[in-house]
Amino acid sequence: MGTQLPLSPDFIRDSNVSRREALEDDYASLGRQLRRRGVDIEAIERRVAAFSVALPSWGAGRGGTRFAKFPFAGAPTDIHEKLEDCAVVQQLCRITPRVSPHFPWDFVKDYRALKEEAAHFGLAFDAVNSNTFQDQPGQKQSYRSGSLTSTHSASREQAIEHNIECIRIGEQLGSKAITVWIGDGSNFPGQQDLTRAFDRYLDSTARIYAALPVDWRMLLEHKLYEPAFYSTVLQDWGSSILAAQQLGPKAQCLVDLGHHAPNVNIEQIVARLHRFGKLGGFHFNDSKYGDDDLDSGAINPHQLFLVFNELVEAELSPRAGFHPAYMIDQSHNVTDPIESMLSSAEAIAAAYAKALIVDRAALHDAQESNDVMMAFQALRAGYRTDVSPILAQARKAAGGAIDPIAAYRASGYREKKARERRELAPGTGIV
Ligand code: RM4
Ligand code: MN
Ligand code: MN
Repeated sequence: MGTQLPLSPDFIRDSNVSRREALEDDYASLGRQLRRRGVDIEAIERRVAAFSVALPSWGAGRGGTRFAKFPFAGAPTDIHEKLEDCAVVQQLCRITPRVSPHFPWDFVKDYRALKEEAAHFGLAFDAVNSNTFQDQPGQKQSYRSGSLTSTHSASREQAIEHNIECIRIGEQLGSKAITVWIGDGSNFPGQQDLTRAFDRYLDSTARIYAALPVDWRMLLEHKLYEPAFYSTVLQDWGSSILAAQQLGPKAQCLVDLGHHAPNVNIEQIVARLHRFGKLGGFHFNDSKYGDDDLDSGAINPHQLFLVFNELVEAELSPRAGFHPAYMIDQSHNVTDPIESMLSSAEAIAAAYAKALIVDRAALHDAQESNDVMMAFQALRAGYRTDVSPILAQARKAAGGAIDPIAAYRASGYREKKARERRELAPGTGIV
């Protein structure tokens, strides 16, 4: 079991030497620019330094689409190696100190030992994720006809028990939430009674809810389609908030950015969920068509900014239960997952920093006086600010790399792992 930090802190410090002067110059220049706008750069840096987003254990592994996955040398082969790769990400960017595990993919014998192993890597565990969207070898009941909403009570029982088992594992890992996403739905009109399927969802999730420890939350994740292509039982935020309201205060909604139809106004969904105390968290990623696993900010960084604009507004007027869980949920098919996660964490933090820079007083005044153009310009001024010197400065101050991807490449980490780790065979599926 490898429990040494994968990169040496000296190596990271050395990688910063040649970049330090340029960063200081850029930071000072941005600081002057922001001061003219009445913004204190150090206050923004402090907020960015306090920000964090969890990594998906499954995002560290070789990703793919439902058509194929391509092997690459040095890919992690189990949760231990995935933790090691997540530790590299955290060492370099310093804003990803937690990992969100997925079961049964990350099943091990000893969870206390796993928690310790993660701690040695400088990591803790975030929300646990259950998986009743696949059959596992040796599993008694099939999920072919659904899991939590199956018409077969034995399949429902098995799915409920699996979720409760995930909670028990999470307790040992120090998690405080379970994220429930199901693939249940239908492929043909008439295949499923839409009302009764949702009733079964409510009954099954109530059983899982009843098993939550007092300080836990249950995050309900909606997705409009796939693998069910005609209807999905928890298809949108409407069904999600109805279920969360019926279940009780520990149930909240999770917004996976890729789980909406193209062009849906996700920032407005965020505002609505927050207004009713049901904004539980995020799975950050990006999408272009109907996909849900591209790198955060790769396609539509403006949307990410608008989501964070709502989150900053929410911070200013918090409602009970407002402590959203920020997680990345991506599948990396054609990039090195470590590089994608570094790039995504940066894109997410940048969206947050840009939203922090927005002149809120000017925005609110313009909104109240119906000055459309000035309201828009207030947002625009935040969005077009290049905040990268703030992010780099915060990373450097926390012991990270000024240029994380360049430092990662220079480290030779993946090449080393290619020599040490066993090779994986080609396959299909996103994980
Ligand atoms: C789903 C959903 C879930 C994730 C799986 C792997 O589309 O986003 O959050 O657990 O993919
Ligand atoms: Mn997700
Ligand atoms: Mn997804």
